[in-house]
Amino acid sequence: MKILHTSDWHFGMPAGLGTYEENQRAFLDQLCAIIQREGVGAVLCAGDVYDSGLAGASAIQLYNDTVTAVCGRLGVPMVMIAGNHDSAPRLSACRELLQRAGLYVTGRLVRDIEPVLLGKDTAVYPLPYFNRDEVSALFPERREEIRSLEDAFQVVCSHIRETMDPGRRNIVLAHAYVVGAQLSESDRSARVGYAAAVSKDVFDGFDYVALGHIHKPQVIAPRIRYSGSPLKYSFGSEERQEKGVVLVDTETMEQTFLPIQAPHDHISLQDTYENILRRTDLAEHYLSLEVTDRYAGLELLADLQERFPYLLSVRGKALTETGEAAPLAVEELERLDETDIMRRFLAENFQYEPTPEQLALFQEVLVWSGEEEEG
Ligand SMILES: [Mn+2]
Repeated sequence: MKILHTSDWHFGMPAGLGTYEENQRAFLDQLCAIIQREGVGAVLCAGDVYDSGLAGASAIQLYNDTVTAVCGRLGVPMVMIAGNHDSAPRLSACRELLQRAGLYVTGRLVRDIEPVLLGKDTAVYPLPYFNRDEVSALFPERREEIRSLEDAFQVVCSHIRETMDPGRRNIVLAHAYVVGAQLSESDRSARVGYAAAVSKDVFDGFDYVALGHIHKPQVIAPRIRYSGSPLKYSFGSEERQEKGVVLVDTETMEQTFLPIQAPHDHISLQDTYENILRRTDLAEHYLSLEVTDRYAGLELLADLQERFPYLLSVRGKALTETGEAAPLAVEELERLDETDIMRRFLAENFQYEPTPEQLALFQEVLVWSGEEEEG
């Protein structure tokens, strides 16, 4: 049987003032095409289905369309675990009912993990994102030896090994940061480092370990692998990553990486204002621009946004020769209040910083004008 391994869809992730939904819908179309073309027998999603535990309506709609297409229309079972970005109880709502439709969702870790049996030879053990304390609570008799996340993984995996049938293909589906994995800009929580890394040795004895959490597709060991996110979610090193999904043949255990093509790419560019304006080929892509010959103020940002609708951030020349220019993110515009706009206007046009007295006066004027509008 062919199993498709994917992870880190991050449905609902914001992109500037918009979302990544167009790219994510293109991924869904390509996922369905691959399933049909390759005769895929099951799909494994290793967590971070959503970008946030409080997913919005359009992200939930996209999730609905995805599982309806895969489990419903194509009739292919899907095994899914909650990642650190997901809300475990929300993601796994109605899980018993959904199992009958071929959707196997695990929100929280349990002590005796019931494997999902696929085809005639494969068992999948779902390990949703968990912390050390959860494992201590599930295995109170081993509390003393569980001092780190690595110990916790060791306890959970050895408990699986005690009961698993070695005559089957035993696959672990997990959401974790494994030592040696290379991070990208969009691996926010892994970068912060509160999610400790575990060594690959905890996964000894399994036939395949389908990992999620890290967004760069990569092989950790011959049978331990990150599919990576199917789409780019940041600039920098992630711009140059080829994104996709992994196909695993459970008879030969052969693995194949299949690329996913997004309609909107991520591109960083550093050039003069005139040269950037000439780049009509960039209009369809997410951009991080550095304008080398101008100050990046609100006017310049507005002009660039008109030409490049997927623009995410601009950095320009510093106001002073020695200063560092902070990049201006498109979504920051939403957060600017009247005082911020006035200060930026004065800084950009007159290199002037208002005094506290002038700011107080400005506040008073704002209050007056507000009363005027209401009255
Ligand atoms: Mn993720």
